[in-house]
Amino acid sequence: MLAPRDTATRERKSLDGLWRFALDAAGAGRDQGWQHGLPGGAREMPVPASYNDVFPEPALHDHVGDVWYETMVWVPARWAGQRIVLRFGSATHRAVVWVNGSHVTEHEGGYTPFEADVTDVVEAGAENRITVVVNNVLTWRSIPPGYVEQTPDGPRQRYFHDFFNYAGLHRSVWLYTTPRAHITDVTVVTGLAGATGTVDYQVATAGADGLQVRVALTDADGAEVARAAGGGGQLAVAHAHPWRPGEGYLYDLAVQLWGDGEVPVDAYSLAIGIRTVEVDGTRFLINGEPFYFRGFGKHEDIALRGKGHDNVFMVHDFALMDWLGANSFRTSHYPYAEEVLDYADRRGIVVIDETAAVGLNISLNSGSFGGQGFKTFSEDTVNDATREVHRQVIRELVARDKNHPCVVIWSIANEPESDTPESRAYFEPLAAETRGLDPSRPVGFVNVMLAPADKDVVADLFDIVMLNRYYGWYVDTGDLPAAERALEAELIAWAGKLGKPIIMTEYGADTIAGLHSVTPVPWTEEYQVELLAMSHRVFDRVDAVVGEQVWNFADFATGSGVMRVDGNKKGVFTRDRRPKASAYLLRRRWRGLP
Ligand code: BDP
Repeated sequence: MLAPRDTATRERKSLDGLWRFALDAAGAGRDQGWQHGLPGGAREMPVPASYNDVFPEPALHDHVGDVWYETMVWVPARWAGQRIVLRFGSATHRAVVWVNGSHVTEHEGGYTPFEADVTDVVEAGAENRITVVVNNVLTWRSIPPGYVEQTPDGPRQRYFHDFFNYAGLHRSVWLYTTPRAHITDVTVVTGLAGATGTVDYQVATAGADGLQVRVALTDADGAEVARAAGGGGQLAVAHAHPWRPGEGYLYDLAVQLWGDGEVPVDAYSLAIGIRTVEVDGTRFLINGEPFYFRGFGKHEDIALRGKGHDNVFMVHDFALMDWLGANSFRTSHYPYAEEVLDYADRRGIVVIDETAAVGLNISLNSGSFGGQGFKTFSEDTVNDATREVHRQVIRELVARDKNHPCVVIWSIANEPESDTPESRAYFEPLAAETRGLDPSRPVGFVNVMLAPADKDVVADLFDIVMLNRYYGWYVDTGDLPAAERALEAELIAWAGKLGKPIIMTEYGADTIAGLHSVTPVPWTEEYQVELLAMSHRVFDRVDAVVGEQVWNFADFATGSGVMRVDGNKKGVFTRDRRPKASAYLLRRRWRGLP
């Protein structure tokens, strides 16, 4: 799926700003015709942002159900005759959209874009109404899953993941044009053979019978290095300048549709990086060279905005990662805004790209949910229908992110149940599906501590082992010598079992900034430092370990619980990005400082 861009033949109009907004706890808005105009009491809500924390109201913070957004937009008269598309970067977790009261699209899944061709329902040269109902309910048929409990005080959303269920229009909304005959998709796969780079490309079009596709590749200085005609083929680039970690060198692939005229009928530009990714035994290779992941599991999470994309925080977070010497992060636990991947491409930051399949594991929550006797996989819980939704989120992730050089691994789930025959049956087709969609990148899932090497029955379906482990925190709490032995034993077992590269995708300790102790006791800054240092000693002793991503980059909001003090405090930075002592440990290690 192409991101909207301004080009010689296309124009965008941002719809970001203040929209009218109304809660619809009873779900009555449709019957009352709100798609034709929100009721008088509607207030204003910023887009993009989560709506939960913008007003000081429990009813909004803990809302379960529908909310409505509405904006009025002038469509320029010069757009008449063009194809006009309305595009949402995301709507969490599902949405229905009307334009001037006509239903134009709906979408399931809170973290991928969707769009509608609205040419026939908008009026050029006039003001048009755009209305969206966004629903935040998690069910056994949503990814991530959850369920709603009816209580005497109203519905309560329950879920199995450890971050707050922020909702709303989290990403930019665009209205954009394309010509009637237009480019609908571009797919590139790059290769390197010695000094020569290759770019295999495929272009999909609509309404373009009799038109010719032409592509031209220019380097970062604007010099053309290759060109071709036709909807698919291979470009060869002599003396290619590869994209590599730490150096986000990008070429520009100009894709054009030509008729008989002097100018192209449609034009689109894609930034691409020439690089290869490969698993070789226990090594992870980028451009044929061993790569070691240093970085974080992150969240899209900041005060007030919740999961709303924010360029200030994006640029600042990358600057902090650079300051530490981090070279990578995982989009735990859902696809991040497209702007983040574009920026990672340009900054040369390596990304493990994850779906929103988090919490497919009831045993992790046995404390709170065990009494109700849930099983993860059953007809009434995660079942075949859930898997079809999961399959769709994988498809949408790959469709959106396939051309990003920064993306080197698809992570199709975080900490699912993976020690039962049901889990194997569930994941086998999904692993195959992901490989089929993109044979050029390794595929993995993130394994949970409850399914170590001798219990897991799923990991062999994947190319790489990704482990979340909390030795010294949830187990061996406060006993780092015991934690060190247990962590090492487990990593050795994994290396021996599969002979695949291992990335530690989570390790860490909750830490209250400013809490100190001369002996390292849990929750203090000193303990976080000692736990990370212990983990690093172990990683350095196990050859198959090819990466370390600390949980988490920053403190983040969660649901309420006795294990969480105003959220999850495993950040190396506080939620407002102040460093804890562990930041200096990481900086020394990752930057090789004394
Ligand atoms: C892991 C999860 C992550 C949690 C983390 C923790 O993958 O989402 O936030 O543990 O407990 O189970 O801090």
